[in-house]
Amino acid sequence: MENLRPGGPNILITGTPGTGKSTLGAELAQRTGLQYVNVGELAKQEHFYEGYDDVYQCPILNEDQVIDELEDQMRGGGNIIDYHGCEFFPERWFDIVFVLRTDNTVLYNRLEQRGYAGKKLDDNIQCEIFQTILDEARNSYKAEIVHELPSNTPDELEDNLDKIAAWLQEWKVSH
Ligand code: DAT
Repeated sequence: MENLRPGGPNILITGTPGTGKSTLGAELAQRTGLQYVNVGELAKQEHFYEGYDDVYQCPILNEDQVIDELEDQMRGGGNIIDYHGCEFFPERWFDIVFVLRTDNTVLYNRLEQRGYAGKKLDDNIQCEIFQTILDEARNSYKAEIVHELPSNTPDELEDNLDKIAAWLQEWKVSH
């Protein structure tokens, strides 16, 4: 089979803010040599914004600028993309999608520690309760490439790293 991604597969790590995407993504990059891209940080550095959301008091992501910026890199493969949304990325970008899931009380504490309060805190907890990002992922990618991963404890983080590393080995053998 022709290898369409010379640099390896592209992995999307998504989930509600605070579920542990950047912790997992950065560690996975360390262990595998894949390139880690935190889309929120990229947007901040490059000012990929199109206005300001007064309700959530945060800038609004310019999705087209993000896609243009990453297109060539994604074509080459070997990327770990981290973002708390997933429906605006081109479906063809990803070989596998992981949706991190965290129990409400654990997530509440993490977000409170991050300084979230009021509506922002409540809405993010609701997002997790209603599995909004999981549904978004299932609506945007083939069911067989979307995987839910529990992300509450350091043990679960280790399990997730092991599972993804094992998947990566299989991918390399079959490609
Ligand atoms: P995200 O990138 O999804 O917003 P994060 O990686 O910044 O989340 O993690 C939020 C906090 O939770 C941070 O203090 C690290 C901690 N954390 C992440 N994954 C964890 C896990 N599996 N077990 C315990 N703590 C975790």
